[in-house]
Amino acid sequence: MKFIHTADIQIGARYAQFGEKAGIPRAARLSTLKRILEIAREQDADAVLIAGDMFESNQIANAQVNEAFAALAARPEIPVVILPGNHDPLDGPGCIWMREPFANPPDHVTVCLSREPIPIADAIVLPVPITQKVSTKDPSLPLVEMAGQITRDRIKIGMTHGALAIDGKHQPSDQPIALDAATRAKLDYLAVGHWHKPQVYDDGRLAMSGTPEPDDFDQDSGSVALVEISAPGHKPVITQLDSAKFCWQSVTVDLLNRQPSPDIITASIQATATPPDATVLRIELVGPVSPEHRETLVSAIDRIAQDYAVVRVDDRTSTVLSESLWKACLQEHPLLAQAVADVGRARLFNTGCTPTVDTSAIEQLTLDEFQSLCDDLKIETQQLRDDAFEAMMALLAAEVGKAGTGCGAA
Ligand SMILES: [Mn+2]
Repeated sequence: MKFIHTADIQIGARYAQFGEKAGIPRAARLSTLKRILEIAREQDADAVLIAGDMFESNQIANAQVNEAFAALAARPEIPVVILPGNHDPLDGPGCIWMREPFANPPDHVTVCLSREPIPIADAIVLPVPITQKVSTKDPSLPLVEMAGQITRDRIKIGMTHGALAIDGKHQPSDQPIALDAATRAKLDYLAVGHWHKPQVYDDGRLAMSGTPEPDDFDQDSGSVALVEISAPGHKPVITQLDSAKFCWQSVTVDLLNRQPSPDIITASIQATATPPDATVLRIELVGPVSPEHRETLVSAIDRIAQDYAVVRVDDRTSTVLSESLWKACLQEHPLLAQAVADVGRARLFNTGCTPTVDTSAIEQLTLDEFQSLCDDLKIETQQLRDDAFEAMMALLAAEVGKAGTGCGAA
């Protein structure tokens, strides 16, 4: 028995975070289904087992359901077994599996609507379909009895869907599967889905195939498992084969102590090895940047973005304020000016340093007020050194930068 084990294709996922480019990663999940069928043919596999979450939900648009159905129908030479998972559970007449077109699949497509055994080549597939989104029960438990009814001369392959019961790594309601579930049921292999990174347990007999198409950055996914079992009791040979259309990569550009030249951005991005047109790229910008340099940065990123399939920019920079902008802020925001004046005054009381920003026009704390404020906050004034005030001002400026100043013409 030689088969492709996959899961979590999640056709219909929305990717709203990519705005007008969302259609690109969305369409990739359908093309990956076609790619999986192609891999099955190339490998001369006896079947493709989809261990849950073929669809993102039971509510996705009919057009996507029909397209996925058509992709399967177009390859009658490849038997496919589909298990309902927690995203697309078998939870009533409205679910994908009980509506057209999947309610009447072609002969080579089996949707697991019950726990009935499915013979494929020299194996028996034992499915436990998922009927609800959440449950604290281990869905692999029924496999013990199911496998007990199959004669010893057949290869026994279980199929179910849920988290792996690893302490601290799953929610109690995430249908946790015992790590020894395959040997407990005396299965040759247990194909599970749910987590997106491939992983193998139970002495090589329990495998999470991972999602065939990544849906998050740096996820370490994007493959299917090719599984070969030569005879009952023999150890499965598992090979992960690349199936993804896109690689999701993330780069961080730290602007601290650097002018944001296009070269810096390009160099940071070129550290990612995949071809741009096959890459969903996240550029994370951190560190301080002045308003004028931000423009250089934005146009550099816009230029680079043209080559990539999808680019998302996470701007976590803080704005460096010019002196004139800082002054304009103080004029326009009385509360900010008051805070700056108070910090300056406290600094003067404590260290004798004159504030760097002239706030003499603002009514300031008296020494008594300052002392009582410090008492309230349980601050020992003798412990305050000048660098504490420097830090306070820097923090204030950074917060203003983060919030966006809305001041002056900048
Ligand atoms: Mn799932």
